[in-house]
Amino acid sequence: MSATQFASRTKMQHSLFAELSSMFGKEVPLYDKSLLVNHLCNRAVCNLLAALYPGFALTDAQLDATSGERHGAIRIGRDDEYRWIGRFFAQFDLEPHNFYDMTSVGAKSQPIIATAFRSRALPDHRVFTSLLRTDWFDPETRARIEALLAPRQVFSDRAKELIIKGESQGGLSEPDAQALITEGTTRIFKWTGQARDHALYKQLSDVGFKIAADIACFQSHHLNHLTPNTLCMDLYTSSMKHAMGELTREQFIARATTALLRLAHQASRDWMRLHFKNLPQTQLDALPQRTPAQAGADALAATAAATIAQRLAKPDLRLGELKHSGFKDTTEGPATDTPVLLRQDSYKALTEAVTFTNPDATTTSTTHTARFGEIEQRFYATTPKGRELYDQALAAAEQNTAAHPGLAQRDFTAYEALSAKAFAPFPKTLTELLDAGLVWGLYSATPAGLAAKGTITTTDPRELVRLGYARAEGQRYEDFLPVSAAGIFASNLSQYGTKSTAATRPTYTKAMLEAVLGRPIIDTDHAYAAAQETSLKETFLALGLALNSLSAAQLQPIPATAAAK
Ligand code: OOG
Ligand code: NI
Repeated sequence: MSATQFASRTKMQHSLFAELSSMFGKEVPLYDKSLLVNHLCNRAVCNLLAALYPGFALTDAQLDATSGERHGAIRIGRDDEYRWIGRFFAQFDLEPHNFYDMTSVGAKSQPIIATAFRSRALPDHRVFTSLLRTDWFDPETRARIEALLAPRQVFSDRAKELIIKGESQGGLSEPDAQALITEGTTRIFKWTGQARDHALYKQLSDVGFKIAADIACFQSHHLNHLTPNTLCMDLYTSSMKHAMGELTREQFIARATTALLRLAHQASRDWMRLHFKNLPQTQLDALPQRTPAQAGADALAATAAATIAQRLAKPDLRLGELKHSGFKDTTEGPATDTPVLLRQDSYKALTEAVTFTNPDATTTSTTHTARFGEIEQRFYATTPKGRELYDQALAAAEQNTAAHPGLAQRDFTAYEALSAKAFAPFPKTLTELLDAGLVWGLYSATPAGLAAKGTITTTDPRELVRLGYARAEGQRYEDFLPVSAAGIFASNLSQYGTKSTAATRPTYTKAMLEAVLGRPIIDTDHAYAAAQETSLKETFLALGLALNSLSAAQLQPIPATAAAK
């Protein structure tokens, strides 16, 4: 079979995630409904953008493509299973990015090391993939966990055969690709509601080792969550809270109107490029632009909020009537006006029925709480300097929250003002963020720059952009944040962290996870920096500027360490 006859890995990836999404929607009805709510919100955003950018229009198919992005999370028990998952994902062009050491995140530490599988260029989908470290526990606990994990077969022989075939041929035929996807949706990532050894599950949970119980007692690498992307986090969260009965209609209208109005002011061309990476950039650039006032944004926002409220009142979206555990009070990540890294929120983990089969062949019917409904919105990737500022701002925001318990529920406007204050040290526009060296950019020569070749005197990239000779785009953050991830483990296990009971608390390295995978893990701090550097060099070449005039200061130091912070 020749390479041209193989299924495209990118198409395989899209099919895999589309099928996982429909699998998860059947398993978790609230997830399916949340997609509908997200679609409503994104549609309202697009309508508003059409008023700001006359001529901007997304068909439903384009909106679905924009909204098709997902990240999943799975938790794995054995090293050999982890290696198989790595090989499985490789068939879909999903490669390991960053080492996340969840054993060193303070009080929220878990016996987990992880990487995230995604494509290198323009990733659309990712899976945060955790590996349990059993040497975190005392020898007796460790032996019981390992004994329970030892016999399970998450990968069928057929799945292994297909992976080996893909590796040796350098690709898979369409039918084989589909068969591998089906292995994923019917077995590897499927929730079965079946578990093993209730006594061990209970014992592990009771002594605070819930993460081990969550992984070892189940039969598959079931999705813990599958996260779509939203165009407006605050609109989505207020819509979900209203639909779930946590906000009155009046409260919803007020919040949704504010969210849409803010968006009207934030939706610069750079914002458009960031949020519609799948649309041709030239198409976005060619659109005329109106101010929010010219577009009548006030009235549009209020009308859109009322329209969403009307839709949410229909019986199929009365989510309060579905079984659920509520929506989180506040959104993780930066304040709503600060476009860096990512913002995440979620409805809380659902309590789901599970039947345990015990070693003596009896069964125990009970419940398990783990799967929840995350949503995210992605912004610009920070440089090490930007990341440091982010960490400081986040710490300040957390101090505020601790100093005013319950503020978000009592007075959301006051809560948001405090959050904005904590992030005030951050500039709010891409140009300012780039100029301050806080986010990574991508530079290119413009037609005006090419025409001026030979007469350009400045070698300062910022000046080149200001003069119209070069263009700068921001790089989107495509990875995860260990502190947010630790928060997710803590909240859906209802347990802050897991203390080690080993004689000496083990430490873990990226090299250890690379050995498990049998391949190197890509370091993305390095990749963002390298992409900026390459783009600057190409721009300089195109503009006829000497490469050695590109100073070290302009290039920003490429981080030397491979460890993801
Ligand atoms: C993984 C949590 C990480 C995120 O968005 O940070 C994650 C897990 O709970 O298994 O998905
Ligand atoms: Ni997540």
